[in-house]
Amino acid sequence: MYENIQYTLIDGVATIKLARPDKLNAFNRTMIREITAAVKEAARDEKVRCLVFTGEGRGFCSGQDLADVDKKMDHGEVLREQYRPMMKQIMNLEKPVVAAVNGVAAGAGFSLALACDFRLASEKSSYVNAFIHIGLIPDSGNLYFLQNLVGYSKAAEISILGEKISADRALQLGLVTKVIQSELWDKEVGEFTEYLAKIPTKAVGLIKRNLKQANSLSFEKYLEAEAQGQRIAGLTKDHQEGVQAFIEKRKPVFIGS
Ligand code: T3D
Repeated sequence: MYENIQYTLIDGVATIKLARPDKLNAFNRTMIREITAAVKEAARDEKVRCLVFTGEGRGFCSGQDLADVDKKMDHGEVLREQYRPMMKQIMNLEKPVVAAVNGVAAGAGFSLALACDFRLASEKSSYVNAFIHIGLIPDSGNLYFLQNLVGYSKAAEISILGEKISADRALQLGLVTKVIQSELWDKEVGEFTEYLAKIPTKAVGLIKRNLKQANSLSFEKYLEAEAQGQRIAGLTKDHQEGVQAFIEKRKPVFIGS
């Protein structure tokens, strides 16, 4: 169904694997369109309770395919028409999103990883805000996410110096959730994402919504947004199940609604 990505759904975990390995999974127009459509599908499909991005081969994603860049291009329009709809679709997804960063994440590929809720880093992965090396600025929400994660000073360092950051350094900086040894990669990514696909999905979505609102609302308005969120969470079957399981001293079985 897709040309430049593979989309699979197994036991509540949807995976989008970027599939242009010869170019370290660089974005082209088709891939961006396909990711946008696949995330939309994941949002609609109630069977999806966790979304994972990963890359085929030795790269995660090397950003824009530079062979497709021409001198007459209006880069602002490229962002508005292609990257922005993709990034908004990801940001608006009220389900847990994981970047399983198997290799290098550069340029907009780094932005894609930053947009996810969790970054699982293979010990072979690396991170480069490569834009500066071609005279561009970090895009696809990059500085928005990066500054939230590491603060102004480190975000400036990473973006202006454009140095390659190793997985261990990324962990020290707070850029990634955990670093995983190569031989344990499939097992640990599987366990992490299976866990996410079994927790109360609606509550996860509402936590994400409140976290984003906390950046822009006054405290008073935020407390109201929180009350609205808690009202919705309180009406879910998963809330009833959580309380019931506690009382019956058993493990809860959450269904995601
Ligand atoms: O209008 C707009 O476009 C606005 C949007 C901009 C969004 C952006 O993402 S701008 C930033 C674009 N990305 C980059 O500048 C990164 C370019 N790539 C690199 O700097 C390096 O390839 C890496 C640091 C990512 C990895 O280095 P390394 O040494 O591990 O691999 P390599 O040998 O450089 O690359 C392997 C192959 O992938 C190579 O092809 P070959 O020689 O084997 O045929 C290389 O050309 C290709 N490749 C890597 N990145 C890209 C790419 N081909 C096209 N576009 C790429 N981005």
